[in-house]
Amino acid sequence: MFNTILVANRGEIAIRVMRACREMDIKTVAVHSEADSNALFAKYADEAHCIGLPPASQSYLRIDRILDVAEKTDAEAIHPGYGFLAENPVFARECGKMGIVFIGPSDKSINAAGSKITAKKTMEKAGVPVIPGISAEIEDPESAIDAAEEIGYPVIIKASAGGGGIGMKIAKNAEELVSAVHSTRAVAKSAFGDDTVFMEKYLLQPRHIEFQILADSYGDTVHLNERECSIQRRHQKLIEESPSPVMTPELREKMGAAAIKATRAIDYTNAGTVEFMYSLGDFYFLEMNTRLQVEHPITEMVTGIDIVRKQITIAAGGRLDLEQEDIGINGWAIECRINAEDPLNDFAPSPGRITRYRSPGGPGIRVDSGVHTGYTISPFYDSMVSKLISWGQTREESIEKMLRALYEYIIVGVSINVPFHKAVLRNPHFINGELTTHFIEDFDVLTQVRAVVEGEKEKGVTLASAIGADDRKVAAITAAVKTYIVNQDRK
Ligand code: MV4
Repeated sequence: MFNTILVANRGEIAIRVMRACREMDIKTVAVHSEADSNALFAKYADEAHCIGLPPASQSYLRIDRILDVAEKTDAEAIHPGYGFLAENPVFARECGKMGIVFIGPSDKSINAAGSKITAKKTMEKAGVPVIPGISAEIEDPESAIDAAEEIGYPVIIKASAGGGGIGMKIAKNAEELVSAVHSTRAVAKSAFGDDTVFMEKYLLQPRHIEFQILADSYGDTVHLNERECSIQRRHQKLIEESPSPVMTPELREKMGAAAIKATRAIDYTNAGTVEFMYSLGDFYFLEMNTRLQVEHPITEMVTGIDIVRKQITIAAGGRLDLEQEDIGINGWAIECRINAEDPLNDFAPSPGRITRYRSPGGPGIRVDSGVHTGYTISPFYDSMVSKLISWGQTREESIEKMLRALYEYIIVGVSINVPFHKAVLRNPHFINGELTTHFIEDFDVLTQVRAVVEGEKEKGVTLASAIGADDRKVAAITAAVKTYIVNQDRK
């Protein structure tokens, strides 16, 4: 086992990784920017090194400086977390060249998953269902028209290089198709320096369902069931849950087998996620994420498996030590991403100082966070404050616990998206498990968020978490929150 691991990330995920290290008696090294000198994760580490200025390009993305610190501190392995360098094949390779273990898959596997067209072709060949379309680049828009007639409109044009839905365009007829190809090309060119695009049938009522995978270097591969991540906005996930309300044992068996096939098709090792789109009873491979994901805790809650510990064990050459039939599902977990953003102002980020902070707890609640009272959320990085995770015996119980925890949460000083989560968790369509990736628009969630905020004001409980109240009012608000929780609609 490793003696020292460098964590090439920040915030809650850096702390999450270091917690596993501490349990395993592994020394931790943090690298941080000048903006994060006083951050919790830098203090949590056994050793912390400043690697540059606040912009990520001058710190968290500096491969040279991170490797310098690794060498200086005798770190045998690097955990990249998610984002930043986590899916950068150059970084994975450079680590290897220096004899440092990259805690993740090989650069070859990262590359194989990185190009959407290549990945799709590989999966098709391996017998994994893919979205109907042409799994080849579109040479000229005119030839695309013939293909589109065959597939049937509407179709969607996607960039091969990027992720996150950047540049994607839907076309309902030939005319729209020509302009869609030009548009997606142009966006892809400027965003990724690669104007390769491809076409698929546009799926209706799609749900985003992904499978967590673990694979060791002895050829053993298992899946840890699914997560449903359909509640998202502009390709930013906001609420995830495991299992999926739409899953049956038969479907899980089929999708799980497809996920393992996909994993083997690119000789994958370590933790990864196979993303599927589910539409009208069928499922299709979408892409493979070659990293630990933000939403991994919900899988940990229902399987009892510590994914980060498994990652470290696998990277150190250990065995998975898990059989598929040993992996069960115990209860139901939900994650709400708590972001410093204003859901009533187009989810605008709200960086600034958190003047008062009290996170929820109690049975079935886990909070993964890197903030505290007095912490300043930097405008240089994403606006996630914490991940609030609930666990219950049933989905209903998990929702009840989450709502209870959301009402306990006090975050003062910045705008926060807690009212958004309250609105979704009380939405009848959500309660019924009727989820699609268009949930927020289809069910007019923003109107319900407004109602939550107005309702709280009306009751005279101006919840701190809803509006970012003045620090001096906190004592009064805390008392009011207590009353509110107690009196809250018991219907
Ligand atoms: C689609 C689709 C419908 N049909 N492909 C969005 C991000 C990128 N990874 C793929 N995405 C989609 N691809 C076909 N053929 C709908 C989406 C989509 C989506 C997918 C996953 C999660 C959220 C989404 C939100 C809007 C659209």
